[in-house]
Amino acid sequence: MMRLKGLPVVEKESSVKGLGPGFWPFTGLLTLLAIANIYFWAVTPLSRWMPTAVTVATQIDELFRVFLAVGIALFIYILGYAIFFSIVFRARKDDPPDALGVQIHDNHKLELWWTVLPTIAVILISWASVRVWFPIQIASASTPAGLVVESIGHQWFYTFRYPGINGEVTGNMHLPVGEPVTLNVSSEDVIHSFWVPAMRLKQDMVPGLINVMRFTTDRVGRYRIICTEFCGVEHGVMNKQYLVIEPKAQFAAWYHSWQVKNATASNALPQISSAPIDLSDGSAAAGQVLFSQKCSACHAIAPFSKRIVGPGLKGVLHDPAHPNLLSGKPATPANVADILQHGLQGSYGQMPTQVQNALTDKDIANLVAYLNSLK
Ligand code: HEC
Ligand SMILES: [Cu+2]
Repeated sequence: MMRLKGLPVVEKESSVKGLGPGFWPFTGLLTLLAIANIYFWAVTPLSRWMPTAVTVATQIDELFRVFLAVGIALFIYILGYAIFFSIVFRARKDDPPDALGVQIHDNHKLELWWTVLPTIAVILISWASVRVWFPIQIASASTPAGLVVESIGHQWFYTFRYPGINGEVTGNMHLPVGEPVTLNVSSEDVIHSFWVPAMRLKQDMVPGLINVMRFTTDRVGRYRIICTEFCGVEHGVMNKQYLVIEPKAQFAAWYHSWQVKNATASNALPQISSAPIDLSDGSAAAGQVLFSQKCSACHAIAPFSKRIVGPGLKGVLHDPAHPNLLSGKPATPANVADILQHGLQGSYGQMPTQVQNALTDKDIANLVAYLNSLK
């Protein structure tokens, strides 16, 4: 019995005895519901609601079944008892306001069960997960790679690279049906995530890192690719491209059309040229639009001291109190362009390079014209 020191003891045990009337029949009812739930998930084809595109999807659905069966069974018991007890042990009209319910302490049998059962449930779920995930991700690393394709995340779209096709493929990602595929995903700017619900696989696309997805296509169709990592203002519309799984002949025709289309495309990664940029015909209006897309996350149009990540840029070219740039050079358009080209590492952190910000030379000219127009 709990007692608060110094307070007068006014206690009235609930008049309801033990676990309450009807506890065991009610437990029987919950058990019936839990069994019905398990039966439902054992027999229902999940692909009725969720189409599958690759073989591993079916295996992952088996795992979903286990999780849904166990999780919903627990939900039925926990919620069922919560409702049952709150009705049976509700405060009666004539109860004093400080009446307590039945106090159960040191019930070793109960404590044993609520330790053993969840432990078994967690071990079961882990075992089921490892059994499905190990062959998909780890053991398959030693099997032939099949068709190796790359996908690169950008703000806010995906591009693809195929062996034998120059440069990058845009639009939808095509794959032949019935083929093992290794998909290497990465990103050019921020962290994105490559998710095709019909594959049941999801992988982060991280700049500077290649993550691997392995699967075998097994159903012709068009399946949406969705970015599931918040990646900037247009993240929400990064779901407009499809994985198109098609018969081999159709895939071959699509593949050939890109070989022709990209025949002269370059495979070289974008390079920062060492030559200074021609700033003569930059447009301040175009620069303003670019600034809001590419720079405003890190820079305010405000005085130098108004820092976000980097300093405020309002007076960067016309502030007598700011004669030198952080690069140590005088504040001139050419020296600002130099920072936009090569980036800058200093006490504020890292200003990204032209390639990391995905800026063309013309973009830089426009941005410098815009910064120059701010007085
Ligand atoms: C990821 C954050 C980030 C983004 C995006 C970014 N910058 Fe920066 N920028 C910085 C940081 C940090 C510095 C300061 C580096 C240092 O400590 O020297 C900086 C410095 C600068 C400077 C030098 C300022 C001075 O007073 O010397 C200019 C100019 C500049 N950035 C312009 C831009 C423009 C234009 C864009 C858009 C294309 C941009 N930055 C995008 C982080 C960023
Ligand atoms: Cu994204």
